[in-house]
Amino acid sequence: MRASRVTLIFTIALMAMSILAACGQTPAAPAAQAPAAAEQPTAAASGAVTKTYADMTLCFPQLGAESDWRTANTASFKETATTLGIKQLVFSDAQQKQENQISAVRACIQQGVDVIALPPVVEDGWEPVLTEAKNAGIPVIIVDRSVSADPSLYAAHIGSDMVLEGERAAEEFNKMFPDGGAILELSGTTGSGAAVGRAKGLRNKLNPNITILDTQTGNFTRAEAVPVMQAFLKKYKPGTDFQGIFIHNDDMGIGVIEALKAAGINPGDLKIVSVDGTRGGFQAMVDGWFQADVECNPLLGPQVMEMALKLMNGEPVDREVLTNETVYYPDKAAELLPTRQY
Ligand code: GYE
Repeated sequence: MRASRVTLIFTIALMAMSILAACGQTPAAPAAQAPAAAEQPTAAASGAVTKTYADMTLCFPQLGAESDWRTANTASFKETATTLGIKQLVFSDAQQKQENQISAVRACIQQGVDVIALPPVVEDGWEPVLTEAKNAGIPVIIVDRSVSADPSLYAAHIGSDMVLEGERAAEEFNKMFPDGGAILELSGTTGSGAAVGRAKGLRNKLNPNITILDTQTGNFTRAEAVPVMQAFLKKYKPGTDFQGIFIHNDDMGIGVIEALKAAGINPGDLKIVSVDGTRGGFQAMVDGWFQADVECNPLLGPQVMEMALKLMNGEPVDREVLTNETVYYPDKAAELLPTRQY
């Protein structure tokens, strides 16, 4: 074969490969992909030894296992740790108790981990332990929910814009109730960044002719949402006293559906908006129970570990990294359900 033909065939093959690679990308994936092994930093020319994933001991004191979102979040960290080949992921489950999370952070400081990725169960009360981590020279990335502590006490925050999620939910009710109405709110864990932000966002954007009749916490769990909805139904008549429900996550949404059905109420007669976009939420849209599901992406492992490596190497990082999200509707739910990763 002549040299020019070989070059031509090679060029065509390369083009075909890049087209295939482009097609294979998932456009919706909001989490930044961690660099491939070949892109990992090597010893810098300056002589300073650059750390790699193989050097990384990352502490991840998970807040609990309260929801499908949380299960997917934990899986994302564990899978990413394995894929990148980090030295150790120090994982624990605080069972939604701040004191357990604080103890887990303290144990990690004691162990001398490289970085702590902390998903705080509630916003307040982190100053002492964040100060201890800072004094020990261990950078902390606040993951998922926010903290009220001074930003000088941690390196960065990676997570969703919870206020925006609440605002998105409000816009759905504004569209569904142009002539006004009343809604109930089932909120997440009291004092958590996710519940505080979603409640605030709802109030920011809800039209003045839509009232929030009552708000109670279901602690982000399916089990705790059931009695809350039962108590609501004792006090308020669906259709008459309220026409819609804003629910801070899909797990509680499923609990609400259960409670409504058990009381002989067709959930589809009400307008229900939930948050997360889990498979359970998509199924509820397919079944006609949810009218919209505001996405909250739990797949944060790659972004967090990429940032952790930068921190280990003293590289600058963005202090606030927000996940890019959307709203899902029943019309596309059946089509998208099989593609959902969580
Ligand atoms: O929406 C909920 C989980 O903090 C964003 O926590 C997270 C929330 C999520 O229990 O399902």
